[in-house]
Amino acid sequence: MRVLVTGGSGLVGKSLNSYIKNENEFQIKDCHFTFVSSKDADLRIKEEVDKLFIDREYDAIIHLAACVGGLYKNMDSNVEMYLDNMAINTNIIKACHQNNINRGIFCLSSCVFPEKPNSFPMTEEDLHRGKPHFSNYGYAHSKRQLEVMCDLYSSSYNRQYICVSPVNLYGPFDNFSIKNGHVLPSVMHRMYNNSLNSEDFMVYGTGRAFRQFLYAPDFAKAIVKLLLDIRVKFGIFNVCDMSSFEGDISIPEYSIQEVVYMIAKNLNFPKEKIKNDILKSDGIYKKTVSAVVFKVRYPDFKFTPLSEGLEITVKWMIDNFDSIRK
Ligand code: NAP
Ligand code: GFB
Repeated sequence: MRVLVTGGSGLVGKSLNSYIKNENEFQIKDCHFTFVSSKDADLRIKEEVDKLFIDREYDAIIHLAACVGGLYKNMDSNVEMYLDNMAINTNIIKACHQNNINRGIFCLSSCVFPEKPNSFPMTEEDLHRGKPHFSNYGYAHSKRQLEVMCDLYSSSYNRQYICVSPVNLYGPFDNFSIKNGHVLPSVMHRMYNNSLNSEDFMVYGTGRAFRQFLYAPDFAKAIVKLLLDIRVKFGIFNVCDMSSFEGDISIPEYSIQEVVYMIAKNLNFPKEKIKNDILKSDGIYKKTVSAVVFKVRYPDFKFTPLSEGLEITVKWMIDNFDSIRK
């Protein structure tokens, strides 16, 4: 199977590259993966997307490329996030069909689900049942339209365009930008800087919001599992750790304050020097999703505990501090 991977230079793309390089499973060895980034083609421009397919044939795509960022980047750039991601996704899915790519994995996000669902945890059926949170309204609608396009092409042209929807991702190769990054890499970077100059650390917001977190290497494995599982032909798959979900609804999620303290432990940052800047937005209070569909299909799938993933990621950031995205 010849697989085109867009977004190959990002957190998930690099996690995927590392995984397939170290995996000896024969099915994966039978695949040939081509990783591309904006250096190969700016996917907002149709002509550049078309160039990716000149003299190249692919059987499948893993579409990761997107204009991505944390809460504050989304709040600052809702229009650009919508326009850029709509252009990327429309160009890609049209090119997939025109170049007869029959199977694909396309990436959504738990933050594109409704702000006020009827109940928690949200399931895949809830995706379009209500407005997304204002903070990432543009990004959320661009992702929802990606799901609509996958549905239309699958039903109209018998394609197998499958959506995966992870919760907040983190791990080595993340974007540690203080301004535009997600909470975990941004807090790691800021707290590391403060630990070097003994300054207090400010948590942005009250710390009371709740989030689910998924270690990006685990997400990469989940993507490959779904890609190679020929029983899976369409639909949306939430992906998150459901390890404590034995019939009750206690899905692992954490307050921002809790995860800040977990990062502080890894950086030996004194808890008493951690304060809150409550003038900064908390974003959505919670966006808990269930991945019971994925769990039932792959009951033995192992997720990395947050404490272990954070320890690996903090060490990776420090070891690679001069070269990380920040
Ligand atoms: P990332 O680290 O920001 O990487 C984004 C990737 O997309 C990079 O390879 C980037 O290439 C590429 N890209 C961006 N704009 C492009 C353009 N105009 N043309 C071509 N390539 C472009 O993002 P990520 O965290 O790996 O996200 C991967 C997928 O997971 C995305 O679809 C995202 O929506 C989804 N997701 C992420 C999270 C999270 O917390 N990170 C959570 C849920 C879902 P360059 O490096 O060349 O710019
Ligand atoms: O990952 P994050 O930026 O985005 O998390 P969302 C924001 C939460 O972390 C808010 C708190 O409750 C913030 O108050 N926070 C505390 C911080 N300190 C920091 C910090 O230094 N940086 C950041 N960024 N947050 C995003 C969506 O929502 O979820 C995106 O906007 C994306 O579209 C992503 O899909 C997965 O989880 O709020």
